[in-house]
Amino acid sequence: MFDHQFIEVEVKEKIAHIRLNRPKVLNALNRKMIHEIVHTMEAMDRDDNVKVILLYGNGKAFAAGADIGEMAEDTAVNLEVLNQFADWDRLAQVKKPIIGAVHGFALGGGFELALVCDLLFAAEDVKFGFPEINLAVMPGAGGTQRLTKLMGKTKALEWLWSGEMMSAQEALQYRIINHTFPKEIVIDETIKYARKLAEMPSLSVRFIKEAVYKAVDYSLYEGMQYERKNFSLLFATEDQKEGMKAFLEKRRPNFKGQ
Ligand code: DAK
Repeated sequence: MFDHQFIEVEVKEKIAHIRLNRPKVLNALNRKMIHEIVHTMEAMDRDDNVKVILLYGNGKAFAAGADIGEMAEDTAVNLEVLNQFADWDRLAQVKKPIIGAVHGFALGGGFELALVCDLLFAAEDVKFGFPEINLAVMPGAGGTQRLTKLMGKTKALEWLWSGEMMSAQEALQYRIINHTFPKEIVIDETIKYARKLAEMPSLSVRFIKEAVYKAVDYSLYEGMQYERKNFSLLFATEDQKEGMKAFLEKRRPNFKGQ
């Protein structure tokens, strides 16, 4: 267990658990907390003992957004020139799989943090939303972009303009989350999935993640060129030799992540 002020971090069985830990304010994200999340994600990305990163919240919520008390004092100059949220963008550079287990509220910056996760397993009680409009601001950490890429501009505008909260069922329908579970078992189910993923050949896991995100941003042709290079590169790994040899020898492969 590593010491942080606003998050708890634990590595168990190749899985890093990052728990948001400001339960009294529904894990409202202040700057120090964002800094801790980003730096921990990067440290876990470098740590050979970690194969999968899990992100979830202690208490009643995943995260009810950026800390409004802290944000209320912001000025355009602080935000733009000092670029105090710049850390946030580095989350998208993490190579290992990030799986979010969300419950309660995932609002504003909390929803944006959930949208950075590669997969989302959700409790049936979860409520997602972008209430920024009620504060006379707007999402600033990728919300307008990632939501639109997932659900298309027409539906995204409707949600962003209303500031209303969507249910787990709606989030499932819009392909925002992968699965829903009763609240009591969502973390256990997420861990179960993470364990399986942690046993997969990690370079394949990583290259598939990279290629899928290229599909979001690149044209089909460019994306396929990128995919082809990653495919070829995997033939330089020991795991590829082992995977194919094990198949031919009719035994289970023993992957080393190399
Ligand atoms: N900030 C600060 N405190 C918060 C908070 C927040 N976002 N959300 C909840 N709390 C605090 C409440 O003030 C309350 O504190 P006490 O009164 O007990 O001291 C405590 O948490 C429990 O909340 P409630 O009593 O309100 O609990 P309820 O169950 O009645 O209501 C709620 C739950 C989630 C509906 C309500 O708390 C709520 O509406 N919260 C605010 C939600 C919100 O508007 N979030 C969006 C904030 S704007 C960026 C990065 C990020 C962002 C922007 C830019 N860059 C990288 C540029 C993000 C912006 C936002 O997220």
